[in-house]
Amino acid sequence: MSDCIFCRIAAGEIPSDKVYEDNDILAFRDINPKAPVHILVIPKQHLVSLNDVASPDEALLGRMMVVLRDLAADQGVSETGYRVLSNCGPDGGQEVDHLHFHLLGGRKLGPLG
Ligand code: DGP
Repeated sequence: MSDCIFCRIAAGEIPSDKVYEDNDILAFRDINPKAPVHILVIPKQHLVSLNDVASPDEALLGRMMVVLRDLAADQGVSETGYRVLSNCGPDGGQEVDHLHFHLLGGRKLGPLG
């Protein structure tokens, strides 16, 4: 989608601090990090949120989980611990309407609010 900021990042139209990329998935550092490690993992195809995920996307979602696990290892937080979350919709606090998983780590994270 041409007006989606994460589609534009995936297309290389907006610069980002990329930490992983393959044909289907991109990972880059959050512009407003909430922890020493704060990475966003997105599908390159435009899916709005988890609400938009359908059966054909199951392999992609599974692959994203493996990328998140591997990024946690690359960033050195596998043993200290980390958090993976996806905000969905207004009550979930979703600001960007393109599916993304946050990978947070590098400090003690508080309880979820
Ligand atoms: P969420 O509330 O789950 O939709 O979080 C969206 C996140 O996206 C938020 O932590 C800030 C981040 N973000 C928004 N715009 C940009 C951008 O242009 N570049 C990068 N790297 N991150 C962005």
